[in-house]
Amino acid sequence: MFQELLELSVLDLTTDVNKVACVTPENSLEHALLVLVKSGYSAIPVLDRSGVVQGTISKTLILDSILGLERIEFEQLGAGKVEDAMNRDVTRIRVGDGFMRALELAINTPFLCVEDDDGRFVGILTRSSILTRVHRFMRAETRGANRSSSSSS
Ligand code: 4BW
Repeated sequence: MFQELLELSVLDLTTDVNKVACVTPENSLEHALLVLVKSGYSAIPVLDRSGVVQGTISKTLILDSILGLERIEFEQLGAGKVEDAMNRDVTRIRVGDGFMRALELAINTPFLCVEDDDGRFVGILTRSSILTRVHRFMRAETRGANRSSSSSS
């Protein structure tokens, strides 16, 4: 069972690109804020036209970029571009990487950007998809341990 967990491929855990909310670097900050609010996510990937991840954008980064000295300058939303505010420090993982690598990276990042061997974005690996598998494994182990302790008593 533990071996099965270790042998899970990154692809088994990946949310497909078609189900991921994303924006492009050229999109306006207003458009990105709309996508974030409508999707309900706090941060999403930024993909260029060739399908490569260039960064991530969040509600916090957008609001920070339009923060004036005394007020939030909402009128700047339409003029600013996603590329001006995005975080370029992306946590990436390859489809061929293993579960332990994903687990390690997910300690500090809520989602990992999954890339194929050509560096193209194929989807995201979320912390919840990793925790779901770890929980499933631990529940099965706990039940097994409880069964063997009750049969020996
Ligand atoms: O709209 C939502 N639907 C569902 N099913 N769960 C949601 C939604 N919004 C939030 N959640 C839950 C998830 O458990 O809250 C957690 C934190 O969300 P976040 O970070 O702060 O918006 C979610 O945890 P998660 O599934 O491990 O996702 C981690 C992060 O990955 C999210 C978000 O930044 C990103 N993400 C997840 N699914 C996404 C996505 N980004 C774009 N498109 C998606 N489909």
